Amino acid sequence: MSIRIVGEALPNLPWQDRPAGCGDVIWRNTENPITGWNPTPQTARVFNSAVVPFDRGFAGVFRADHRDGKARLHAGFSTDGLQWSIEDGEIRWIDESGKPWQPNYAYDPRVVRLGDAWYVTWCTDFGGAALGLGMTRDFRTFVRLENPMVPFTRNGVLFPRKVHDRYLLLSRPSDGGHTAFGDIFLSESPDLVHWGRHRRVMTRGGSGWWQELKIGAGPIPVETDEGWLLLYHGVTRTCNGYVYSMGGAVLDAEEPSVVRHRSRGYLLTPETAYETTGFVPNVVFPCATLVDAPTGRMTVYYGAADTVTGIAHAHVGALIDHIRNDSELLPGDGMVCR
Ligand code: BMA
Repeated sequence: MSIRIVGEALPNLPWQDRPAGCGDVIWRNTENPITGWNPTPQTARVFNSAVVPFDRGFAGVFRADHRDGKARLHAGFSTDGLQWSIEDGEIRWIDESGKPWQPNYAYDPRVVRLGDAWYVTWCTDFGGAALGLGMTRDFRTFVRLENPMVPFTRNGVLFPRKVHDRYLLLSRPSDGGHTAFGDIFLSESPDLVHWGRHRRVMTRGGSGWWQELKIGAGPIPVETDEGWLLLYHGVTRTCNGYVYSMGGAVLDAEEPSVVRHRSRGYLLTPETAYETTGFVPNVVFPCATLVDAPTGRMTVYYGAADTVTGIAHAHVGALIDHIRNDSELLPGDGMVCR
């Protein structure tokens, strides 16, 4: 079935065709991982990061854990989306009056273009883990805006346009630690300051186990004429700790709090050495996609084992077909929950 993707052409997105003999709907790039240990003098690990088309290449906001173990955000630039020049110093924010402002810690950024600016959401310290929000026009000057949510919330993901004249933000209420629960919610705002009309979008669970503990939104949703493609992480608990995999869902085009389809099985799970071994073993954590709308080619950026960054490729239409054909709706999916 032919699916139309809403968006711009991006002929230079980093891409590899599906390897011969591979039957997977999403496949890893053979150059993975694209970042390594100690990528800059101050930083130990760069992962769970967000990239966008910028200038004639790409820019990104990267989660960089420093050699003191604390997570901070760094800007980075690339001409091909594979080789990244990541700044050694963390992003220096100013507030809306132009005064310097720095978060205590900052991790798991997402970046979305809205109009002529890019907006960054991340997990910030606000008397506990909460969502931070900021904007930039050039990836040099970053302006911190009002925190959209009170603690404890993580995995804030903005939609790439207003729907019914409202900005939309996905989030995942959490606790102050390594949260052992969590569903995805949607909030709307007329101005990116006041948020409300909260809706429950998706719950953890299902007949399988890979997403039984918690789920959280991943990259910015991709708009198609079939609805919004949402990649997300699903977590299960084993005797050796949590395992993070990637799943996919299609949200209703007009009413994005309504799940139309969601993958029964995971789309990507830790299998390669750089996903199963590292600072936190067994983590695949998608945070960004690049999409060439006319061809439907999509490249997913994901953190691997809280240590390095990997990319994987898929065709949006084939991925949505796969999710639709292997879909399992849970109680509450397919309806407005408030
Ligand atoms: C989550 C976040 C992510 C991390 C994941 C696995 O709670 O801290 O940044 O990738 O745990 O450690």
